[in-house]
Amino acid sequence: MPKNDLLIRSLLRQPVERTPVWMMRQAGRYLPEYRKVREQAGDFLSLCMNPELACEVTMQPLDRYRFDAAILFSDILTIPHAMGLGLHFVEGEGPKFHHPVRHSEDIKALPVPDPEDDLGYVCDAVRLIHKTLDGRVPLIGFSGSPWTLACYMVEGGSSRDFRKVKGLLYEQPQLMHELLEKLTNAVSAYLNAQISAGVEVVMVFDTWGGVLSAEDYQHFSLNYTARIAEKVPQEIPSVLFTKGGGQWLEAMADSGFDGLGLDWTTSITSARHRVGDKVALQGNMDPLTLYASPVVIEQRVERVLRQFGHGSGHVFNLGHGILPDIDPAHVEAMVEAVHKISPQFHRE
Ligand code: 1CP
Repeated sequence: MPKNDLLIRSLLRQPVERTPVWMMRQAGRYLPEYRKVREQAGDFLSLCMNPELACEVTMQPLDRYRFDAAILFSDILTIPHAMGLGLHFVEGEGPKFHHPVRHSEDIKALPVPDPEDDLGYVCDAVRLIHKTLDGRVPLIGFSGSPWTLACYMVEGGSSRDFRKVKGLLYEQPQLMHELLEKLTNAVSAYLNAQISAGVEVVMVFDTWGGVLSAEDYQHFSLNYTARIAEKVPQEIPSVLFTKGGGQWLEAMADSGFDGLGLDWTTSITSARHRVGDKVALQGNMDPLTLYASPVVIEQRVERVLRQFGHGSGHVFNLGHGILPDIDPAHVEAMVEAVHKISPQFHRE
């Protein structure tokens, strides 16, 4: 158990002295020291594949700020890469695949990667980070959800309207289920390998769950993420983040995860009423708040803490990842505000 176990206790809704805080994309381009290491690595993928450098950038935000968690430096697209899709990054355009999957033959031919063989660089990075952290704070491992991974794999990269992946879903639902089935097995094996290597919390990013209709979200996303939650060992807290998923909180709260990530469009007050004692909540300050002055940031932190209210079960975070041109001093203002203001919400 890490010395600072605020994150773990909050996710299990046990009493804490103050609200833990970490930030999605906390290791990333807004930090000058990250940009330096990325340059040294050559490109983003080489950085992910080098355990020493991945460990170095994971630690960078912890050396600057009083965060209560580390998150493995990697990417959700390592699984499709290990399945042979050929991930690469085009400057200014984001991730791309050389071999997107669109047809029955592509999907049937996809292998389910063996994490220690095909994603050994991630397991090695986890082992090194775990050792380097030496129990300072918990280490979060993660994966994309099957649906979100399928979006990138079918589209061949980022998408504005998801026409190819939705085309597959509507025209050939059985084939879509076949792809999601394979991805569910791949994600489960991958998260469990990260756990064996030393991560203490796992998070599933369903970044594109919110683009589905309500019924399709249940069938094509939540049914699969729920199976992943089921295979996470009981003692490892798990979090599901569905961007744009605020309208499905009740269903998500019943899906077997210990915590739900909230984006900034859902009121955390009403979210807490709706999920009751079933799950903890993580979020949900608008990432764009960090463009405001430190004084305004502190007021907004106070507002999120007050909106959650008294008691345990809250992990402070942004509602999505930090943007690359945020002033690092503004992150400090956010973190320090959580340390300063949150204890009052945990006194008897
Ligand atoms: O240096 C660079 O230019 C690369 C930018 C970058 C970074 C820093 C990418 C490319 N990925 C990452 C790291 C990353 N990605 C982490 C590291 C840990 C941390 O949070 O500090 C994590 C957890 C992710 C997860 C991830 N990758 C998600 C899910 C979370 C989210 O942001 O919604 C998604 C959708 C991706 C795909 C991806 N990888 C990179 C980019 C720019 C994207 C998004 C592309 C798009 O908008 O569609």
